[in-house]
Amino acid sequence: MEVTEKRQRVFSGIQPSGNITMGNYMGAITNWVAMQDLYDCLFCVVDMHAITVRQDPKKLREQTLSLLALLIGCGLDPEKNIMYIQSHVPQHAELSWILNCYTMYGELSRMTQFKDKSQKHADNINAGLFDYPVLMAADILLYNADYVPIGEDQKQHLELARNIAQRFNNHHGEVFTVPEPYIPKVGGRIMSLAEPDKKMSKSDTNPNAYILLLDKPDDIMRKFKRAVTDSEAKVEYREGKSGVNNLMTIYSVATGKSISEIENEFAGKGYGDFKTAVGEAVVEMLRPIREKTEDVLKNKDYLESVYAKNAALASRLAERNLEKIRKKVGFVAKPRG
Ligand code: ATP
Ligand code: LTN
Repeated sequence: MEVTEKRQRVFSGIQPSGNITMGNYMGAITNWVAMQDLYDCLFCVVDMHAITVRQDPKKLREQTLSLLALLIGCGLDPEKNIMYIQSHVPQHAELSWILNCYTMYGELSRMTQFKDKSQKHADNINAGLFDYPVLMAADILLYNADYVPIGEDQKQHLELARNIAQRFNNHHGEVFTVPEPYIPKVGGRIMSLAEPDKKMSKSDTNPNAYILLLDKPDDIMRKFKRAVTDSEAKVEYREGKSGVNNLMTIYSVATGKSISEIENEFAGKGYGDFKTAVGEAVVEMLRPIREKTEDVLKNKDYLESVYAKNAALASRLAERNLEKIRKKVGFVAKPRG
């Protein structure tokens, strides 16, 4: 693939920290798929972010490869997009160090994901967890991305990346593009099926809280039937009905129907019918993804050729930008050869 400079650029990342949920899919990956024909896109499996919490090395390796396969299964074309593994492009780490020196301790202390994760992993509040948003800023700024498709939960991190870019530019001239977030109006925050006031999270200890993209149809139906709702038996989107609102959002994304169409469709019907319909719609949405991913995973050589070729492309773009950045901060140019 020839990398062109004309189209606007998109960057996004996803952690191989577990199996991907329908929340990740609806909040981020569907937008990635929609953007691939309109922009020059880089989609990165961010294994360096994943080790900010303890990972089993063998599992991390497996999850990284299966996530890449899953992204292809979701419809991302590795001939059109630069799809690669973060640790294969060391410039991310190098820029992250430079940006650390343009990020304030107070800013990082205010990050809500850091506060949440340090509560959850109280025995391992490491410097990487604190610094996580700076590595994320480096991912984005390294390629001068114009847009960053993310779920609602990453908005604060993106705002920080913008502030870091502006601060650097104020010191050194227009070096970085200040990136814009791209958050879906419906599906930007999919909630847990068990506790609908919490976001659906792949690291939840209760497997009934989430739907994984590779879940089998029977499991999907069972989880939706058990999903927490309320005692009103009315399929209406309203404040205070977080369980039902969430199921309506999921059904809307899976079928393309609007919220008011869904209210009409289920007027006078109970939650039993509604939950079955949501489950069936999700099974149909995920079926082709599961099948394609299983195919890709059978062909390890193909997968390796994808990440090898794309990491080389990413690295070339990254190096070009980093040469400028090193010069701006006052590093002596590396001797060639
Ligand atoms: P964890 O749930 O283990 O904390 P995560 O799923 O939040 O991790 P990532 O895998 O890095 O973290 O997220 C990838 C993308 O999915 C991000 O753009 C994120 O905003 C989005 N995302 C994650 N959870 C949801 C959700 N419940 N609803 C919508 N989007 C989500
Ligand atoms: N922090 C993100 C994953 C991520 C990312 C990025 C997203 C890492 N680098 C760059 C967009 C752009 C998360 O946990 N969801």
